[in-house]
Amino acid sequence: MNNFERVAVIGLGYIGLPTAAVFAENGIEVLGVDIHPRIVDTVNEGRPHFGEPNLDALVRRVVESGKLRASTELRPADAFIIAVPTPLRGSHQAPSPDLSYVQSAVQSIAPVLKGGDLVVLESTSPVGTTQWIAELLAQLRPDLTFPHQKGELAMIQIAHCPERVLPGRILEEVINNPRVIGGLTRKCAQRALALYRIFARGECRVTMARTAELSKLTENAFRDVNIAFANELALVCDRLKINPWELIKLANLHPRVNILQPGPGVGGHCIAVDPWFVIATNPEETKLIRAAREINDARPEFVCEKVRGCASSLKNPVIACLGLSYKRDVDDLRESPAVEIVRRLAEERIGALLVVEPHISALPPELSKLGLELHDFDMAIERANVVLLLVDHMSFLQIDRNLLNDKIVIDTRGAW
Ligand code: SAJ
Repeated sequence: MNNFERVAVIGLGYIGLPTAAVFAENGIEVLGVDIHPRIVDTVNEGRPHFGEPNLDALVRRVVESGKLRASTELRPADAFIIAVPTPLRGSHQAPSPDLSYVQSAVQSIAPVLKGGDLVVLESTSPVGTTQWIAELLAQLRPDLTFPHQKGELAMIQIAHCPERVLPGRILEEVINNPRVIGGLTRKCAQRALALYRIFARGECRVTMARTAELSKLTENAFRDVNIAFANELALVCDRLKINPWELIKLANLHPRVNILQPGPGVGGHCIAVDPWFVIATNPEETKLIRAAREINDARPEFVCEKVRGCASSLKNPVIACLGLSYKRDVDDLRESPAVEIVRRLAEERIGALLVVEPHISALPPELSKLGLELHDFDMAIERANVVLLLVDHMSFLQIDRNLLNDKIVIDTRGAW
């Protein structure tokens, strides 16, 4: 019953590909499915299509050993793992999670599903999505029975097992992090537990699917609220002319206080997005979570206002904008507040902008179409009269401070 010989992973992105590879490394025959032929071809050549430490060697090994194959088409398997994007649509007044990729994945699973199979949703999703998958599959396959119809006696088991890995440490964390495994029934959870036990070394806690769904959203909302607290303190400090980073360091000397860091805003595809999944379905109950989102979303404008203030005192402002990624030492620009700040400054033609981002080789189109170019760090520092530090990349922190002596410095990360 708990034997899994073949596992299919649908969606070969940041989560799906590493997950497929670690199953394959543990002897499972894995089919990775993606709608993009380019991704499928790259994986079949034994290469990941994005940068992540140690993933290259692992993907090469499991493709060479024949354990991992990629395709645009799904085939029968014993377990199906859905790891597709769940973006946010609509305005912040009416946020609405887009489940269309999950729906397409479910539609591709339905024709190949057979009694005894397990379906696992890994994608971050609003509460109720796992149950919705069961209902969709029941409509598409009336010949099979599902947990919401037959409980423990259902022919198909369905569970939610959210990923919790940190980009940059995905492989290590996918194997070692604790996992929350939520089943539509107890049997669903036990079967999913048996699946993840194949590679997971961290503690695996079993619960109901709805609790697992909210648990993942809660983790990222917790972090967002706590960053918003730091950003609100930074506003208070700005008015009172107190250094917020020093203040927080001092307050954190208290053994039960642990305040996070203020910054130019919250980026990435998780923390800035997931809280909206809770707000969308519970608008009345989520005043704090919404306020936190709004405080963090207002940070780029706060930074722009600082830059405007400095630029207005100069005849020819030349502004070195250091960093574009959403956090230090990654090349990921998704939802990055730094990109938003640079775009606004460029649109307002506030001065000459010298953009520096050592982790990318070309600017994203939204910036290049504004006439911006990537610049070398040393040259940008030399030419600038305003230095705007947006990301605390290690390479920026090693700068000789004497080079900043005659410049206006705006350090949004408290790094210098
Ligand atoms: N940030 C601050 N101040 C801080 C900490 C972070 O402004 O004190 C900003 C960062 O600069 C960045 C954003 O917040 O723009 C998020 O960065 P992060 O490193 O905190 O998190 P992510 O988005 O890279 O990864 C998160 C992780 N979630 C948690 O820590 C609760 C990870 O475990 C999740 O798996 C991932 O989201 C996800 O997939 O949801």
